[in-house]
Amino acid sequence: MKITALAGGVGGAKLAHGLSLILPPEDLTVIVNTGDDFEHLGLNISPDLDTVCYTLAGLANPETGWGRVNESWNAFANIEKLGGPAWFRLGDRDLATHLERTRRLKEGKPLSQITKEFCEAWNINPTVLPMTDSPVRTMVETEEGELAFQEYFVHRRCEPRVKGFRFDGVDVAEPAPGAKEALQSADAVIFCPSNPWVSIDPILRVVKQINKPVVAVSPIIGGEAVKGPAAKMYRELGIEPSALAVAEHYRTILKGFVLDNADRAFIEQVESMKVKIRAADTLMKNVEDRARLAQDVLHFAGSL
Ligand code: FO1
Repeated sequence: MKITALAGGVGGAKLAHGLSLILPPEDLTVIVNTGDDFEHLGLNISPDLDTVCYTLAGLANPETGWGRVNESWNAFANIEKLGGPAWFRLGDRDLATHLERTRRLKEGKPLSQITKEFCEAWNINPTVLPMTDSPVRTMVETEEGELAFQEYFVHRRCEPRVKGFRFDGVDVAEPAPGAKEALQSADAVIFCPSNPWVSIDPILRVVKQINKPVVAVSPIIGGEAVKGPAAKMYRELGIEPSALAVAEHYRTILKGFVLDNADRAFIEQVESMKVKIRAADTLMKNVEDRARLAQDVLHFAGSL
C-alpha cells in the first residue's frame, strides 16, 4: 500500500516513524510543514523537517521530541555568554545541520534537494519532502498583534491569545518537486497527529488538492493536545477542543478518522459526517506504540 503522510513536528514525526517501520521505503513519502521555518543567528532553521528526519533516523532527543539525542550545548552557552539570543536553543549537533543547510541554500540548492542529501547521509530510506521550496511563514494573529510563528511558539511560549493564522507566501508557493506525484500515486493520504491549524493547514494550502482517500489521526485526546498548543488554539478561537472538533476541521476532505479509545463518545457524531471511524490507542509513548498505531491506521486505510 502506497502512503503519503502529511506531518508537522513531534506527533507527526512519531507516526511517520511508525509507518516507516512497516512500509517498504518506496511506499512511504512524508510531506512536512515548513511554515515554522525561520532565520535565527543568520541560519535557516526548519524545525519540523529536522524533527521528522531526526526521528526517522533515530537521532531525535526522546525528552523534547525536537533536537538531537546526546546533544551538547557548548556553542549555545557561549552565544548566551556573549549576550546573543538565548530564547531558541540550538545544540551543537543540531547547529551543524543548520550551518550546512544554510551553506547549501546560499549556493542556490533548493530545500527539497538538501533534504534528500541529508536523508541519504542519515540513512533515511522513505522519501521526506518539505511542503515547498519557497518561503512560507506561518504568522499568528494574536491579541497582541501578529507574531512570527517561533516568536509566538518558543519566545512567547504560546501565551498570547490567538485570533487566527496567516501563511505568508502561500499563494505563490508551489509544492516541492515530487509532492504532487506522491499525492497522486498514493493509495491513501494520512494526516499525522499534528496541529491542524499550524502544521497540516499550511501543507494543505500549498498542495491545494488531494484526490485520494484521506485518513486523519486526531492529535487531541480527551480534550487536550498530546503536545503543543492545539487545544489552547481551539479554545481561543471559540471552539471546544476535542477529537470531534478535529474531524470537523477536516470534514470536507476526510474519508476516515482515527480517534483515541478515550474519545469513543464522539464516534456517532463523526459517523454522521459520513466519515468512517476507527478508535485506537493513539498515544505513542515508545517505538512499539508508533508501529502499532501505524499498523492500525494502515489496516483502516486499506479497508476504506
Ligand atoms: N522548542 C522550544 O520550545 N524551545 C526551543 O528552544 C526549541 C529549539 C529548537 C531547535 C531546533 C528545532 O528543530 C526545534 C526547536 N524547538 C524548540 C521546537 C520547535 O521550534 C517547535 O516544536 C516546532 O516549530 C513546532 O512544531
